Amino acid sequence: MSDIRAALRRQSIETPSWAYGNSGTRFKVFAQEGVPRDPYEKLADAAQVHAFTGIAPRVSLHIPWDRVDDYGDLARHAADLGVRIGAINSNVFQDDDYRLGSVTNPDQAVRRKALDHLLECVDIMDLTGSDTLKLWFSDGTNYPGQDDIRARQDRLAEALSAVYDSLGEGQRFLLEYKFFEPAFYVTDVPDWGTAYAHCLRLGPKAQVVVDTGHHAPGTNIEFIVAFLLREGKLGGFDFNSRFYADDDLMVGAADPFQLFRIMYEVVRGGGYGPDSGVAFMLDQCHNIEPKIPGQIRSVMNVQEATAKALLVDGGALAAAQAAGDVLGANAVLMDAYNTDVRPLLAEVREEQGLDPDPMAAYARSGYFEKIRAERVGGRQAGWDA
Ligand code: PSV
Ligand code: MN
Repeated sequence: MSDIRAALRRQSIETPSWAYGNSGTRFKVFAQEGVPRDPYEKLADAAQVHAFTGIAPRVSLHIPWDRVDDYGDLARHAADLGVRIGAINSNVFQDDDYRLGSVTNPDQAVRRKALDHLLECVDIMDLTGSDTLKLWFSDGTNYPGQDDIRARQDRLAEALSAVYDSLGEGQRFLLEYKFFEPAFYVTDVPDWGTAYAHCLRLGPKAQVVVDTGHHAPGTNIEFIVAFLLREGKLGGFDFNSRFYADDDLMVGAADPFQLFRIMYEVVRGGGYGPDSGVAFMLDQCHNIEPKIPGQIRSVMNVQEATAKALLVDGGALAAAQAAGDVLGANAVLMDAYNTDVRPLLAEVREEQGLDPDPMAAYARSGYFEKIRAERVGGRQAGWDA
């Protein structure tokens, strides 16, 4: 049990800067009070999530949403707040030029523009000390015949190779797949197999990121996790939930059992721990609920699933599996899943000098009242800023 406690104390979950800004659906973006006006304020909010959970020290940035004049200054600001810059997320999906795609666009000039943005993101990694570039492409086509599927793969490979070559020592990129949306006929990186094949060709600095919302209903995500880990190609997660499509709701909300099964495969495959190279990132938006508590709750959901995964009795499971004891093996897993780990996690937090109840502690802290009063005027951050 002391091993499990130590492992839980070492967990690191990265929160996304965009979770703190306004968001919504394609129907409506709802403004909330106290929302950050710039990346500096987003980092201040993220630092609150870390202060109350003790396990969220990294913050992902999204460029251009988090563009600033001086990235070194932004990184210093993060350090002053007790957090640091995590993954740099590129954005080649919000410009009119990308109507027919970014790096797979038939127009060479648009491809060049998209690649320049990706290279700019690598420069921002250098300036902020970030070790991870996250690449997601909205590229695809809507109609059969619209463009050549094979040529688009060639263009994708060419861009990925150029980005790969620009990575420095200790830097990597994570390629994100998504089965549909915004393209509805062909998506150029629709699944883990496509992402894996491109990464495999490039080398060790290219890995796959699994966004838990990016699969068809019924997909066995833990199998994908087990496979990629086994091949050394699992770079990390974009955690969120998926009720119907890619809704970016809170991780563990739709299916905490699936989250447990994923975390079990992570632990089983050696993907848990500071040296594993597997980044636990949240990719969420809080459209109707308050944002900082939404992130705290999400971090706790991942932490609870992790604690349950760590509780699986590996010896008993292996013995049952070797004996062909189907029900026994299943029972070992379910015993861990059905354990209430909240008291254990409360104790772990107290050992770390934290309040055992992060949600209540944040609510009592007065932080929200402070930002609500202070952040008046200016332009609230959102998907476009
Ligand atoms: C795409 O749906 C995605 O999951 C990518 O990670 C983007 O960068 C992110 O959403 C933007 O919220
Ligand atoms: Mn994502």
